Amino acid sequence: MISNTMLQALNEQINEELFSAYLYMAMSAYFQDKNLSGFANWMEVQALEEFTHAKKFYDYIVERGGRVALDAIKKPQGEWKSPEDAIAAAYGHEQHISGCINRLMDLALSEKDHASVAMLQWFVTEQVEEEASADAILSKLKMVSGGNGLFYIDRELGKRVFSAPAAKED
Ligand code: OFO
Repeated sequence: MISNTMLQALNEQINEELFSAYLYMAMSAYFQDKNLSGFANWMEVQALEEFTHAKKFYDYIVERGGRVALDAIKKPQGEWKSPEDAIAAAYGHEQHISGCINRLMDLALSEKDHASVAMLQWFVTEQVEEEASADAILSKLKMVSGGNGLFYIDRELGKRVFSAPAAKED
């Protein structure tokens, strides 16, 4: 049986993940407005991935016999100073999410909740990738700083495709 403290923390993480999806949709809309459809595509795929993160927590709560409780999703920022500013914000957001996951892991360890530790391990690994991919785009943007290189990066980011996670077998 999952503890009430852990249940509440996992429900809060569903909200964090849904907010991540909302934020990246807002960034996608920002890039669409700037005619950077590759960046917009990358953000849209990112948003879809975030929804699957929320669903992972949702499924886990159900599996442990807990009650999923959804809260209001706060309004995301909608404007950024530049593409670099938006990607820096995405990178900063992923660092924030890594902190959330680490705190959840600390809680699971302190409660000796081994099932939650095992589930959260996936997210610990995922966050390494999430931070690295945003940081890689940011580094490229810093290199080109507003020149023609922006359009090459845009073309590259346009190639990202969403692949739904494999369906769980019963
Ligand atoms: Fe971007 O990893 Fe979930 O929030």
